[in-house]
Amino acid sequence: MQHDDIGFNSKAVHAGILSDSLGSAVTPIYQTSTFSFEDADHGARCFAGEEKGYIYTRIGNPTINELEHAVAKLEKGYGGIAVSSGMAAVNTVYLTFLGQGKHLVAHNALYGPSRAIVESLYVRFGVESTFVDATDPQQVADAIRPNTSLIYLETPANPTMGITDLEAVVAIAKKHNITVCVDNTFCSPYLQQPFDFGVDVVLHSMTKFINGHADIVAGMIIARDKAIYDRLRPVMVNMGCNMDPHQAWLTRRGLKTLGIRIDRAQENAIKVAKFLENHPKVEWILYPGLASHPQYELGKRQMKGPGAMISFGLHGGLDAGKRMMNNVKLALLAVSLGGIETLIQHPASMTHSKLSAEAKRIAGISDGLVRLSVGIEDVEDIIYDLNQALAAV
Ligand code: LCS
Repeated sequence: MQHDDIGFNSKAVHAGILSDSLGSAVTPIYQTSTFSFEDADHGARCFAGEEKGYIYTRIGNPTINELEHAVAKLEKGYGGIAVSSGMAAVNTVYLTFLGQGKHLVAHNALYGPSRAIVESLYVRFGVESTFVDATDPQQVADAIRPNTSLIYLETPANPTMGITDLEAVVAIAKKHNITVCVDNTFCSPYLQQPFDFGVDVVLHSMTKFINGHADIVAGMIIARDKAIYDRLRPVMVNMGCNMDPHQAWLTRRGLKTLGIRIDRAQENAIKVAKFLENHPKVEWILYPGLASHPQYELGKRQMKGPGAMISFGLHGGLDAGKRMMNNVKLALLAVSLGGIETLIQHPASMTHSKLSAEAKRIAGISDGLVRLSVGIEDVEDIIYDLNQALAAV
């Protein structure tokens, strides 16, 4: 059997594992900043790229490379570039494809900082931007200018759960020779593989589903082909946002169970979503697994499953949201997502509390919106907990 023919879970376990002379089942942590050369000529050949060899951990390290290889295999991309956080991945992509006089088109509901850095930081370097509702591809087409160099999407988006039609947006981008990047954090490669739809760059906050144990902050960029990879990699190396070998080792361990963790969390999420949908204190719910989701059919086509992220709205707005947060017992009241533990948060009083009412409206954050990342606990316990917290609303 060819290595590439094996299934997702087999790749998650085996892809990239380095064999050593001791037969270690797990690649060791190469906790070293630098690598010595055999002699001056060997060093020269490594620097010239004539011989594969490790030079310095910011440039490359076996433990980190294994993780890069494994995630790239799972995403069906050319190569992975591991970075210190999801935001380091976002910045590496922006720095690679944007610059003085370039224009970004992005979805209006993104993880807050992915948008905020464009409007507060990149603007200082002459980058122009337009944020549109990318769930309507026509809005993406209408926003394109002659200097548009990057289309940046999250699907499903954080926290509005809007789903963008990747095939439609890629068709628009191709006409204008524009790079398309998808933040695939909410799905992980287990549920969505954006390269199947012609996307150029995929990125992840591996802090979430890929590592999955709420004990690491990490990011990954995956390039569709060598030309794109060769543009991205030096930006990461020179920006110095590389991953640490220990961080890579833990993330590689988490990755091995990605499929079974998502299977379980998703199974729970489907039941939790049905429970919430029928609860009188819940005004609305957005979950790709419910027929009531506005892009339900598209989600079924584009994603292999609806995932474990749910957004819902409470009758009673801000107060109701706070009261629910103050009464959960099993679910952790915490930001982040995609771990084995159920996490709940209330954007209006927490992550998005600093936004103006208008900015919240544009980003789709209503006062009663609650975001739930469903974990792998026993679903009866999750539902019991949410039910008793809702009783206090
Ligand atoms: N992309 C998405 C979709 C995210 O949700 C996050 C973090 C990032 C990128 C940035 O990744 P990081 O640097 O944190 O690894 N999302 C968070 C959230 O929803 N609450 O806390 C962090």
